[in-house]
Amino acid sequence: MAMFFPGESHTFSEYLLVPGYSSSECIPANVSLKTPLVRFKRGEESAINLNIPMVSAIMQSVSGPDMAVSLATEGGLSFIYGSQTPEQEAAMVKAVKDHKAGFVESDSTLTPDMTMEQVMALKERTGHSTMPVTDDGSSRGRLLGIVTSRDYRPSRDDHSKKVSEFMTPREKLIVGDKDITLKKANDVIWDNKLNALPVVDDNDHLVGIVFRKDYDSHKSNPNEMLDANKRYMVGAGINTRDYATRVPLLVEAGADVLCIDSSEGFSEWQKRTIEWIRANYGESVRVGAGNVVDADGFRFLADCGADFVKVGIGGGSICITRETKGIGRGQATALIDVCRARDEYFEETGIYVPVCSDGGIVYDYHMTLALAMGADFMMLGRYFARFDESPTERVNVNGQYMKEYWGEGSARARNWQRYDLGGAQKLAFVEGVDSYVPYAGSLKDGVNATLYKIKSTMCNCGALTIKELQDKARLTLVSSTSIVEGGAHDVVVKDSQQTVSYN
Ligand code: RVP
Repeated sequence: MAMFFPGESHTFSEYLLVPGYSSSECIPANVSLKTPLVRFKRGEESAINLNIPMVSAIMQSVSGPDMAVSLATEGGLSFIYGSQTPEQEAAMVKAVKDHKAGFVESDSTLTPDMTMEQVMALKERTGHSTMPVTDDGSSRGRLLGIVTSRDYRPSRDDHSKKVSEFMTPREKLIVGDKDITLKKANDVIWDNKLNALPVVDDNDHLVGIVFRKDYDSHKSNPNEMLDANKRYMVGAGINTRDYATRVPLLVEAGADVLCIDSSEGFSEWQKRTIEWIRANYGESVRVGAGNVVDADGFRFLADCGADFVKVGIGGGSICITRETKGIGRGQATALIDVCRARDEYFEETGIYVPVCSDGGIVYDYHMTLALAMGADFMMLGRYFARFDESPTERVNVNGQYMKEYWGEGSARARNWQRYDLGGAQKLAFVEGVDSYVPYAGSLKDGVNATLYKIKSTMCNCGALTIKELQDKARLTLVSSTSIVEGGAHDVVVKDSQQTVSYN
């Protein structure tokens, strides 16, 4: 006879937090969201802590280099997607590690024989008025000069004038060398009253530009996730098939942590993958595993040596695994069960294995619930896909801006390794869809708005840290009728299209 789990499995929307006592200390400014990313022993600290409990999903439509840099700037971490060749993935990891904060790659580069007309058109298109001039017009070409809006007067000058006639030539430019630190670059900018400092390599090829304003914004990101060499931290997805080729390339490129990306992680394939990493790299390469939805799955991966365990099957917004295969579990119940197992494991072994809640986060408050239920951090796909920094196109659908978002198990991504059970090397049937999500602007603004909500709810629960929230949170299941009570109800909500007359 099959085993039946007692009770139903529930999802986040079926729970609410019941506020606890909040002292006057409990204000959002006092809340810390620092959280462990990888396993640690009792009394020790995790080797990697996230400064905010968010990681971006291992998906083509979510985690590329731009997302990784932006999210690391805010204190989280991206996992670059693995559904590309090992070389391509390693190149993306390297792009993040090579990204020098504050050193901007020019998107408006000129050649000396371009006309003022073209300069004006480029400025109109990019909105940038500082334009380096290089021999081949590329952002990495040999630096020949710079053009700013002070160099030409559209109202008086002949628009066919060549860039070489009005640029500030190389010999008159103050430049930084490629090894200059951001702090030093900023000093040069201030000492010489510059707005921008071009940075060049030994062959006088442009490496980047430091703008005065960027240094200020750099200083205002205290949560940045930086490695010992002050480079942005980044994760990378791997699979249980080609790890012997992929892992060395990712490690070489500088990945700070890996994660086995699989829809179902309670498997011998994951054990073999972790064993291979331990045999070749010991503890120096950190690797998360998953996904699981119950205590047995967690214990298996923890015993295998996973650095963190990811929870969630079938709850992702683009995921149809439950409909297609009939496997999965309500995300809240799965998470509660796994977090209980994590705490028991810690009690027994003295080893704490962080838990990541993956998929199914729809509202910001779901994140607070996930943390209260025991998650150490959350993996988010749909949430991050909406921002400027996701790799997909912004499109206009029926008058509304949208971003594209597709599942790794969709026909578009064809990430068969994620769904691999050792059979033919192809995606036998789809487990995900191709979709649009409403465009939501910049990651920085979106994440900060979300974090503020999380922090203020934590204050309502009398918690200043995630650990305190987990210890103090009081949760209640809600009936379907009380979910209706939670929205606006029994009123006619005002809408801008209505015609109203006042008598
Ligand atoms: P969501 O944040 O709800 O969009 O879910 C993202 C998660 O969904 C991913 O981290 C992954 O676990 C899962 N996923 C990705 N692709 C698919 C699929 O095609 N079924 N599912």
